[in-house]
Amino acid sequence: MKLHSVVGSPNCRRVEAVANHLGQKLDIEYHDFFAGDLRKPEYLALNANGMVPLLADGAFTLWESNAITQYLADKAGSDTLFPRDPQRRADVVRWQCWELSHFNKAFGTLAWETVAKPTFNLGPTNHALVEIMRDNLKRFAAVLDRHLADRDYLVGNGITIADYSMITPEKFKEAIPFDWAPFANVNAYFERMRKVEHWTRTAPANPAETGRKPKAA
Ligand SMILES: N[C@@H](CCC(=O)N[C@@H](CS)C(=O)NCC(=O)O)C(=O)O
Repeated sequence: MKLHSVVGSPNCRRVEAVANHLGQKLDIEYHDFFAGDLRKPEYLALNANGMVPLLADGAFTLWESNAITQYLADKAGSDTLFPRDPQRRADVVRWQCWELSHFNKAFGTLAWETVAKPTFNLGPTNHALVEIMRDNLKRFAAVLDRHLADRDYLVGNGITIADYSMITPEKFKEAIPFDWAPFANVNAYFERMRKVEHWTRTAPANPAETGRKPKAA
């Protein structure tokens, strides 16, 4: 299976971490975000959104990172990362939907506006949006904090694909303008998850190559 990816992309890292956890070998093709590779007609023919990650399994192509994690876990027949039991499975999907729509929408937007844009010269920070997303993150971090009060992982007693989804923007956690202090359970959860080897292995070998085609690829 081939994964179209960009070095350091949080959404690609979540897919790569799941593949690592499953012991699946993905053939990764890196694209240069800054050179406009994702807007080239040949890439848009694969994903009209012009985004990564994109999985190609033979003629079957799939975009949306959470869908890809579900597909990889099902292909591997994993009953732990993506349980078969209907209620546990729905619980995993619920947290993946929630992180995408709420928690990481706020967290990811703060990271984009206040870290990525100034770092990579990608235009002015939208301060009004930062304020809205800061309020949203406060609201949803409280929900996650309550959920994690008596558990180490989102669903059941072990890691599921939902955990890799939740911690996707962890690299930016301390860099965004947000007070995490009131959310001790969220902080402990991120500390636990960010040390998981399947995740740490997805960090760029050379951070200077973030967004660019790596020399070794
Ligand atoms: N909901 C999508 C989001 C994908 C996404 O935002 N990918 C970023 C990289 S992390 C991207 O390709 N951005 C290029 C762009 O927005 O033009 C997913 O989870 O796969």
